[in-house]
Amino acid sequence: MNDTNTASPQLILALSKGRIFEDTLPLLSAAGIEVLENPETSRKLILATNDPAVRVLIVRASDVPTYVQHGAADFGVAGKDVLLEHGGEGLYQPVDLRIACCRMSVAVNAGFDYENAVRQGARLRVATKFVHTAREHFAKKGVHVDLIKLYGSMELAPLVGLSDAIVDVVSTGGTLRANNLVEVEKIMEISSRLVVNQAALKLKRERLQPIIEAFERASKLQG
Ligand code: PRT
Ligand code: MG
Repeated sequence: MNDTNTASPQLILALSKGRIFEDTLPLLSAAGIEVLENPETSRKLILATNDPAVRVLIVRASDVPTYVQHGAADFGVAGKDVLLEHGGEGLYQPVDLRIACCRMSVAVNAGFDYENAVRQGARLRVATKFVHTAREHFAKKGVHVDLIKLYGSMELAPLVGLSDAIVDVVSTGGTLRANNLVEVEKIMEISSRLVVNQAALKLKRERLQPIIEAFERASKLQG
């Protein structure tokens, strides 16, 4: 998909299906870009837009930074949670898009006295997809933890005794409540960022800059 025609360079945008795709559509519209297919109904992983030079890759949310870092995509949209785990290497992060907002929190079984366990200096078993963020959080608090890496459905871990606590993203809190878990600590607010490949930003600046600016304007309006 590389293009050496510098007059009209191809632009590849990496997005994940679901909330990030949905929340990015109005920002793309503000930049004059309309995606021509719906990833929920199409099985295609490369989607066309009304601009023949712009295509959209559909990838897993946690893979967006990797595609952009390696230049397989020129730019993308990724949650701060995902970016903190990735490390952000090779990525320029010009705009907080203020979309897909949520928070990163610690949650435990309703009956578990988290504050007391922390006070007593207990060693906590913490299940999470976000091991980097969790490690940093508990290290700052001086709490000893055994981290258990999971790839999804973190809410299950305390229910079946796999862990004492989880670190996960929460938006409405409905999933925690449905599983009799309680949010005991907010680690940070999360929103999604525009990420741009550093080399692409230099080589395709003329094409990328107006899109970055349109995203920035549109995200301020909806923020
Ligand atoms: O689903 P997959 O494993 O492919 O990856 P993903 O979960 O990382 O992707 P996706 O599309 O679900 O989320 C993309 C980004 O959206 C995340 O990286 C976050 O930055 C952001 N975001 C915003 C959320 C939520 N809100 C959210 N609620 N990501 C996940 N959730 C989960 C939450 O953990 C819970 O299990 O959704 C469930 C419902 O949340 P409640 O609190 O509303 O019940
Ligand atoms: Mg998900």
